[in-house]
Amino acid sequence: MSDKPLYVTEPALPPFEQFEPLLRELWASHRLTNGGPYHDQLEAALAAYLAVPRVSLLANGTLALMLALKALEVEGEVITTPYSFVATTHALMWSNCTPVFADIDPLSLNLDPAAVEAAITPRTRAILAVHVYGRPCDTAGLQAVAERHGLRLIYDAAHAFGVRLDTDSLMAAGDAAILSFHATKVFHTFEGGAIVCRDEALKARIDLLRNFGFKGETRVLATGINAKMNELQAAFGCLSLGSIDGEIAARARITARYDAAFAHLPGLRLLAPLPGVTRHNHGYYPLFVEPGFALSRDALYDRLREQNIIARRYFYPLISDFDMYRAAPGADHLPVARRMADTVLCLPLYGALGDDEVSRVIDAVSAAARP
Ligand code: T4K
Repeated sequence: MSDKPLYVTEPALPPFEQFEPLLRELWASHRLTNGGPYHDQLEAALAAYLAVPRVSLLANGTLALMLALKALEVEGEVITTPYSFVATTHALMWSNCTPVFADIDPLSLNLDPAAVEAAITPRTRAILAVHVYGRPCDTAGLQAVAERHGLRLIYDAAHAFGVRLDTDSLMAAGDAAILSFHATKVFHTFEGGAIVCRDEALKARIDLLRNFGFKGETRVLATGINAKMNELQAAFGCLSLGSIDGEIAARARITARYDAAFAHLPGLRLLAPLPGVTRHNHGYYPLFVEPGFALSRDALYDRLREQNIIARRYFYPLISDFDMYRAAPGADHLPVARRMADTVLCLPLYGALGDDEVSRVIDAVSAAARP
């Protein structure tokens, strides 16, 4: 196996020479964390880029989830999706919440509002929905359920950086939305995250909580935590935000090549764009290996690995299938989510993936399709 490994993703990095002056500035200033010029600059730049009212930068997406729950004072049952990265549900556990799983819609792959409504009990306090692969949830449907039952609505928008529904930022939906800027995300700061919200008082509370609950030097108003983004990461974010549109455009071109190559292969289901999405971010390229394909999903995954193409089964197993979550309410009846988890495969997708490398992936999948 001599070919270079092609991983599911590779973080975009601007030329090092462009980062060097920023590093020199940090060294000269000695301002490394606890809020600083780059931190404030990135918060403002992201609010403008995402067209959202308020952004609070954080150390990662998992802490963002925990702080959103804490700031909105959510405790009790929270209805959530099993078809996500485990951090979504773990954050509920860290926040003294009980996860209740509801099934997903087969097109959006996100929480089905009718299934959410059916899972509501007198103890339900919130809905934690995920825009998986950056595909929007039925935000109107979930909002209506939340309003009917007086529930908080929080979006895990870790995959949804920059996605727009009609003219609106998807991140503006709900009481709060969280972002992840992990290295595997379209926009990253090595590690990092944020909470997006509308309400000024909510942002003030999040900002208090991310810095141990301090108000000034001598008062502590809440059991906060250390969830701050440091200046090194923020400086990197300020720089890389300048090239994000190019990264997304490159991913869109690769997505179009994959779509054209795979559309007619029997047994492969591709994801149709959802209505109303005027801007996607192409964070992932999931395809679904159905019974009509020549190989099972796992056999295709192995076949690609033999050729050094490291596809990933995001999101298999379902969160509700991890031992610690098997007994959670709703975990035993999630037929749509299960079907998706059992058939999904995410192919390599990142801006630096070269034309020849894309051809390598296409050839490998096409060859596997021949019985
Ligand atoms: N909510 C959702 C819906 C999420 O998807 C996530 C995270 C979160 C919340 C939590 O946000 P954070 O707290 O992480 O900010 C990865 C990421 O670690 C995780 O951030 C992400 N979701 C999840 C979907 O994927 P792994 O264990 O699959 O990553 P790993 O290390 O296997 O990386 C995948 C491939 O990417 C590697 O094979 C090679 C490439 N890679 C990775 C890293 C880290 C690089 O080329 N360079 C790198 O530095 O979880």
